[in-house]
Amino acid sequence: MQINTIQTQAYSDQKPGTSGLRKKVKVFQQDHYLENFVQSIFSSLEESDNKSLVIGGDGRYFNREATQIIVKIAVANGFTDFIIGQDGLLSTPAVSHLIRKYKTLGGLILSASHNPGGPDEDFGIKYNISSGGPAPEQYTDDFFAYSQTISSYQIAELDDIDLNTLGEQTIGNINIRIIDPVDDYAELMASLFDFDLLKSVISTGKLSLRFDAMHAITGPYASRILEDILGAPKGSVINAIPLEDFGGHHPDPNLAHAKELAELMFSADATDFAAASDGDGDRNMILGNNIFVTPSDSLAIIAANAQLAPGYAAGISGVARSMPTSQAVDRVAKAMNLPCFETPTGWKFFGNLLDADKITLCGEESFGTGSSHVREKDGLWAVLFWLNILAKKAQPVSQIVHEHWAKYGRDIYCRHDYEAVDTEIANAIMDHLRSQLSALAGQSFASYTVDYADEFSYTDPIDNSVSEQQGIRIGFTDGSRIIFRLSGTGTVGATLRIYLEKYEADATKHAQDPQDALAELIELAEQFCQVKQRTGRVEPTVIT
Ligand code: G16
Repeated sequence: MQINTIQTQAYSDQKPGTSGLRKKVKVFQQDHYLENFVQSIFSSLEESDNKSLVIGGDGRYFNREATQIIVKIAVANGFTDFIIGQDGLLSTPAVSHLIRKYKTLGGLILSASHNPGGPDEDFGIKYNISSGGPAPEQYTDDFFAYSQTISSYQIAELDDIDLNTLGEQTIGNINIRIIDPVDDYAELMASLFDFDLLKSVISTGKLSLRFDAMHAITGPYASRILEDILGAPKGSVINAIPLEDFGGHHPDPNLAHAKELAELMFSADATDFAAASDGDGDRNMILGNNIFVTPSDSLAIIAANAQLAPGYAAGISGVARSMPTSQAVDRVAKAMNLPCFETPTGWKFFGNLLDADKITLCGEESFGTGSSHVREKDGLWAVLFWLNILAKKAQPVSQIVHEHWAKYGRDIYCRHDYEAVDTEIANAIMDHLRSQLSALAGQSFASYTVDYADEFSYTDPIDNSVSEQQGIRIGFTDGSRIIFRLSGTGTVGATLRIYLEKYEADATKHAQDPQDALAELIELAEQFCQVKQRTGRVEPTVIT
């Protein structure tokens, strides 16, 4: 087989963010742009006898072309065995599972997650290591460093592979297996949850549900598992066909972007349970009849009820949450006498804790929940966990949530995002915040007194690696918090995220609207960061 060496020039902007390299499709389509980054990954990996890879993506525009390019560069770099989802499709948690199950060296995920797709929208690429988890920073730093000095890449002269036909294709010593994207994942879910019980309540209509796949990757997964296996009526999964542009929408499961579903659940036609997932299938939003469950509460409720699912009946070793996620799960961990870890934003930070069995469950406020079954967050897994809890408890979602709050108190929570802010202004906002930190502790603002103010830094308890500048925290003496971070996943300007949290022990106040309950903190946040004043915006782009 002919291997060609192609001369190239480095691009300066190939630094992976919170979750891989995400850019506009047009950026990826520049000459040699994708090729440079893929070569940088392969050249940075340590020598290994394992020459196998999983490849798959969320089906967004450029997925198929990118898959073909990656295979050719991988072959030129010595890879011989490939597991690829049919049509180039695999959800992110499914890739993680396949890497672990078939013990490949790693995998490449083609997705920009919840970001929109299409020729003028976003694309992304992420490398996952042999544990199944996203490459930690030591790796991504190496990828970036290599990309800064790259002068050539290697590519095999191969015909495009047939991505449509299931089965094995052999080209010389190269073995390519095109697999059904859902089979292995569905089998894993059946091993964790009580499918017989779920079927008995779902197929009989005792538990009605709606799942919005947002024209993204979970369509085939949810249709197979919820409708074909568990017997939900056809049509329970909506927007089930993956589209290259997600139907022109943001495949982001929150109240703003999964509006149709949210409206249904707050109407007279609401089903007992509803959920949505994102572009690549790792996020989830949970809704009940007339109630939205925040991701932070969802994690806490899953942790408190973990023993109800067969895969977790033996108990859980510990829990973790990202720093801006509310402290709801901390209260459950305390009551259950379990270790609880606080990590920076980014699923990669859970990997070491999961590998060392320090934790079984973890989650993030950004609609991510997961467990040790894979090394990614997993949208459909969270949905099945909730269904298992509902089936076992035979109670509505709202009752489960309110009883949880009555027992542990409610961490009233919301996030305000200011998207596409001019990068210089965003950096100036963060600098302005930093400049105030040392003087804040002890000062009172309205009814709040600052307990601590700092910039979060994390030392990984397993490998002692240190990650600095992971968000600015202002904590108050009553446990309330305001956190400011710049997103690491946007592709236009900067996104300022403001996370607001207030603890309420009094059950008579648990029904409050978060925007009302947090009004004073929201005002204080503006006082500290001046985002409205500095950008001229009058309100956040998205509130979740
Ligand atoms: C990614 C990461 C998550 C992170 C989220 C938001 O999710 O995997 O860990 O919480 O981005 O990050 P940021 O606040 O930096 O935008 P996904 O679903 O986009 O892969």
